[in-house]
Amino acid sequence: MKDILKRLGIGELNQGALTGLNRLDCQGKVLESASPIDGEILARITQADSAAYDRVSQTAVAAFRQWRDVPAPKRGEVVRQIGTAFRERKKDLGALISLEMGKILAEAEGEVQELIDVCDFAVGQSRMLYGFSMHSERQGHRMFEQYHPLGPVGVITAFNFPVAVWSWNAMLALIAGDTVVWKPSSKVPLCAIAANMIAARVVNDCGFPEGLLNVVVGPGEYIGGRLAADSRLPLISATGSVPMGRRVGEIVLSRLGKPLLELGGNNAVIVTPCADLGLAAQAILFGAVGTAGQRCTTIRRLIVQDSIFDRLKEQLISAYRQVKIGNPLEEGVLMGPLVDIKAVEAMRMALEEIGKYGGKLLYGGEVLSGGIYDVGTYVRPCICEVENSYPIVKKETFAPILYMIRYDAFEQAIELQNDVPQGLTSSIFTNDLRESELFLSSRGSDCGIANVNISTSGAEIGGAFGGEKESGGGRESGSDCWKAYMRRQTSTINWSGKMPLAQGIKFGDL
Ligand code: UN1
Repeated sequence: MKDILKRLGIGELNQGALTGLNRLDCQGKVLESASPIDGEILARITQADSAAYDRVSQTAVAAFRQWRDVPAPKRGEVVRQIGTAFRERKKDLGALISLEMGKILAEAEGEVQELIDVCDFAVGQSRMLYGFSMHSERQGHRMFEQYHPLGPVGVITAFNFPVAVWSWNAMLALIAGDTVVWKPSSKVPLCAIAANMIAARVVNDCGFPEGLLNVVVGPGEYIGGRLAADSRLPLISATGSVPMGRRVGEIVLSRLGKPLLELGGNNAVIVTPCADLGLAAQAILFGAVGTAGQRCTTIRRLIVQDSIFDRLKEQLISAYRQVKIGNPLEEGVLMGPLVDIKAVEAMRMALEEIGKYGGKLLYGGEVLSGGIYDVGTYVRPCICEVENSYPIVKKETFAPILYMIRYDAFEQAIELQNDVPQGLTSSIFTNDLRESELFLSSRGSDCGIANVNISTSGAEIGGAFGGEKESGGGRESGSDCWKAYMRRQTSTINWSGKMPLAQGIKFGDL
């Protein structure tokens, strides 16, 4: 463990504010990063204080003034080298993600791969920052739009994807000509410091300014609040819970900045009688138990037709029985710990509430004890039979609780699927074209992501990622999401020698 930290440039005590490779002196309270695996303190961080935050923000502004002048494909070349650097550090960074956050190694390395994929995507995109040209209604006029760098961008990320979500934002921001101020979750500050340093070393070696990629570690209410209120940052991208998004969104909008919100989900999978149940069970296992149920895309609800309900239930229970729970660094383990004891408590309280409403616990749900489990962060994933109408089912509990809900007629399944405040991801298992097309139609799923015969989780980076309703409305990562990080400018050039007005207005000739 010590070797991994050392190779990643993490000391025993680290500064919580970095401008590139430059570690600023911080005066904030010391934060301990404890591993959820065994409670061991991995390292300490002196959190950013007000003066450190200001220096970071100023440095990001100064760096932006230089970076915006670098041609976009050249910016892409820096990101290409950043991708190479992460390829070389994949094993170490993956191990640190497992240690600090608790996801299994295969998933942690998958997360680093997601970061690398985003780099590759951004490199290509750096040569494709296209604007339209439009035909002017006036003779001898040319009208077009172009995309300019936006400014320093604030990025707030959650604990569950300690590096990938930063990369969705940061790599596109970089090719767009923006600089980045990253406020990671205080549960995984070391991953952020390590990842930012890997990328910043490349920036440095390429001769670009230190303030392109910056990190500030500190409490959400304070440092997150400062970031959101900082009018030097035109865009604040925030990933996390709905209450966090609401607070950040309000602060950003009150200064008329741009919020880009990717918040909680309450993702459902509909399983219809003609579905391939074996396929469905396999996808549900990964979707519900993967990352110990701590993805915003985790399958939370299964909406299953009455006639196949019991069969699927049995298949799932027998699959759940085979899930090995333990140290996420060990081979064969499929589920590590929850991120901390607070998360375990939230799961326990949700299960209590389900019981009160008359929900049935079908499998699991225990807090495990004995040996490594004694740290208190290990639980058994669980399956419950519930009604969609229970208030607890409408909330996102960030834990491996899978709700099974019965439906009768197909239209009812879609209604149930949409009848929650969130709208992130959704999917259907069916071999009936009419069912899947209805699900994907305007009368179907109301989510930002709607899949057929695959899980709600594990999205590829090439698509636009994000959701509707309380899930925040933002889109990040692939497709045309780069546009959010740029300033769109419409230009009309008059080369006619005359001054005709639009809409045919006559206003007197001089
Ligand atoms: C998140 O949980 O915030 O689709 C993001 C997925 C991942 C991203 C999840 N690619 O599950």
